[in-house]
Amino acid sequence: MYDDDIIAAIATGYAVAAIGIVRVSGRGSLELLEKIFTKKPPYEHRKIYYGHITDSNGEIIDEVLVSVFKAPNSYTGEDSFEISCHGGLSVLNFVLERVLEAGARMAQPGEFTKRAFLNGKIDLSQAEAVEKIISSKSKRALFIAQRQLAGKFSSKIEKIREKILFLMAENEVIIDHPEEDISSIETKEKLNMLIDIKKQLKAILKSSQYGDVIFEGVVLAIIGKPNVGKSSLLNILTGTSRSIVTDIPGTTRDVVSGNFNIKGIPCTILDTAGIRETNDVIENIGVQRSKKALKEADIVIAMFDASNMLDERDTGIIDYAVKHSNKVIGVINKTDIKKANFMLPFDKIVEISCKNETGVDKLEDTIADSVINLESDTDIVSLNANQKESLKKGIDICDKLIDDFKRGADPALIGVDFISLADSIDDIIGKISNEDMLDTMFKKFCIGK
Ligand SMILES: Nc1nc2c(ncn2[C@@H]2O[C@H](COP(=O)(O)OP(=O)(O)OP(=O)(O)O)[C@@H](O)[C@H]2O)c(=O)[nH]1
Ligand SMILES: [Mg+2]
Repeated sequence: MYDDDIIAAIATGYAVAAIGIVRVSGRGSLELLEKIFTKKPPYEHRKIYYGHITDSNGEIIDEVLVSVFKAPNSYTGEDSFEISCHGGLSVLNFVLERVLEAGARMAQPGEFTKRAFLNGKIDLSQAEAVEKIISSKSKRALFIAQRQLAGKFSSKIEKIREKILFLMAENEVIIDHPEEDISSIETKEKLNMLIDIKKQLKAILKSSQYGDVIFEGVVLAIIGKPNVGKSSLLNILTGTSRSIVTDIPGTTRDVVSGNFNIKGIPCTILDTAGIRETNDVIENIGVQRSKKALKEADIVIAMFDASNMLDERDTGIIDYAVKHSNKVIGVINKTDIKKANFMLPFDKIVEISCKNETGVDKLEDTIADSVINLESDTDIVSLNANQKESLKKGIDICDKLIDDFKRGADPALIGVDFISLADSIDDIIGKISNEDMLDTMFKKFCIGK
């Protein structure tokens, strides 16, 4: 299926450390080891050997420990080994050079994991999880990726797939024996099974959107008329004094951004110029940028000042927020000098005082709730764009099949739709036929993984 030539790479980071690892995998790699290592075979699976890596003249390059993994029970599924060297960069490079000289070639980024995939050691969603484990920035993200690597998601998909295959087989019976009624279950029951499959696929798609939030984060934009306290809020949330705060309306002229973390969700917050009609050229550009930021944001925080009645500029902000975002959190600031009570047409409203820093915890909770409201993290998965596309396709075909069943369509036609449904499910965890797609996926990995 693929070239199983010997690949090698430094698997640890490019910094001086106590230990560094050179990783080698491929057919014949243990014979290669024999050539460069003072400890001669036999080499057993999952054993560690002490010895020296030597150059072609027998000169010692490093004193090392070599871990041996034999096909098919290694990470890649091939014979492979890892040399734990002293962690100096030149030592590692000399050992790698020696391995290359003895017949290996440099591995591409993610090539070890790609081989694990091609050898059926892991499926696509698990390969995706490996990359997520490496890049996860919070414990929450890490735990979700670990569960996905453990195959929890794959077995869920596998169960859905079994149901589809069952329905397919039932349909085949009808095609083969059109005159007899020998199907084991009623059409209504089949319809219910399909509806249930669709429901499950939709739930997975939704949970993958949560996955995106946890791994990629959310963008929040604060909008409001000048002087309501937008920059003050950015500073509190990010714990910085990044955005300039003054009592002069129109202080913020450009979009200022900051990063912080709520319950393991990475957030980027954009403080914008107060949106108002203005003749000031610079401020006007700022206002245009605010509007653009608002369109890019996942959540909009529309801010108002409790020390004054709402005016027409506030109503303008309300209209604008409602029109341009489906997730708006209304924030009423300056409650320490509250003079006015007003109603806002948003589902979520939080009262705060940036001055006294009250209500900010509640705002953080509200932000977290707006992006994630699953009962637990156990269902959250992280999928790539192709996998999400396959899920959407699966959902569409379910709709089509439900319709087919309802109007009693020709079983032959139903059979064709079932095949596409099974294919789209396979694409989520399994077989990608297209080599380019595979390469794109594994390029995200670092070299040596
Ligand atoms: N009393 C009180 N004053 C506040 C509060 N929050 C902000 N302020 C003050 O309100 C003024 C404006 O705050 P900013 O954070 O600069 O407001 P902004 O919305 O960014 O204003 P522009 O950038 O001009 O649009 C400053 O003088 C702040 O100190 C609050 O909760 N209570
Ligand atoms: Mg400001």
